[in-house]
Amino acid sequence: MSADTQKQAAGLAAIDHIESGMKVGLGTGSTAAWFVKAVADAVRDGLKLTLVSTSNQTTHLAQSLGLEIKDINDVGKLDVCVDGADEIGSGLALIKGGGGALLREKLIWEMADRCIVIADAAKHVATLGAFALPIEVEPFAYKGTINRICDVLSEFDIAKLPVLRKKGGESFVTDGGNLIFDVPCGAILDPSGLASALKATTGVVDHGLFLDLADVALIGTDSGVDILH
Ligand code: ABF
Repeated sequence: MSADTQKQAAGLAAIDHIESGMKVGLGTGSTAAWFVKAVADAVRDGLKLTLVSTSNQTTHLAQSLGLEIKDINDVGKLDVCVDGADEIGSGLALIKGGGGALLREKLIWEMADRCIVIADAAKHVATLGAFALPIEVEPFAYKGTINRICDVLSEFDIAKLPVLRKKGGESFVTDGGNLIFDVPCGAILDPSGLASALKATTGVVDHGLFLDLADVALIGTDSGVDILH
């Protein structure tokens, strides 16, 4: 079974956790896109939902499928958010942000009573860090911020340098106007310590470590969808 088929299975499985009347956060990425398509089908069949989005990309997809996206500030608390991930480690610790939407994703996740991660089997790993950790950085004076990030990384024995994310030869800019730097950390042995230290670094807006946020993971495999708590 291909990774995309596994992603589709996970996205479709997530619709079973959605009930009419819910306020739902729509994630970002190719796996989340399968969920958005499943939501569009369910709404067409009569499901009543209030929807908010984690990115312009998802908003455009949802609207193209006839879904109405509300402003999170008009909706407030959410019943559930369904979103992808780049890595799913033990305790449902995640690396997210490969799609460049980590800040708005994390803001939406913080508003949701229940967060459901959907992914293909390859995303499930023993230790986080094979996927480069995205760090969202304020553009102003970013070189100073990178120096401070490098000091933090060295405290965690991570010698790799942050790499400015590019798109089409230009610096990638997030929906919120920030830069993304990716750090090929290798095994992250203290995700919680690293997350706290990065978040406390002046100029760092946020990072891709999502810890103690996911409630359940639906992982598409060649033999069905595994449910991890
Ligand atoms: C998004 O899902 C991002 O946080 C993460 O990078 C992405 C995973 O992408 P895909 O589902 O396309 O593998 O939420």
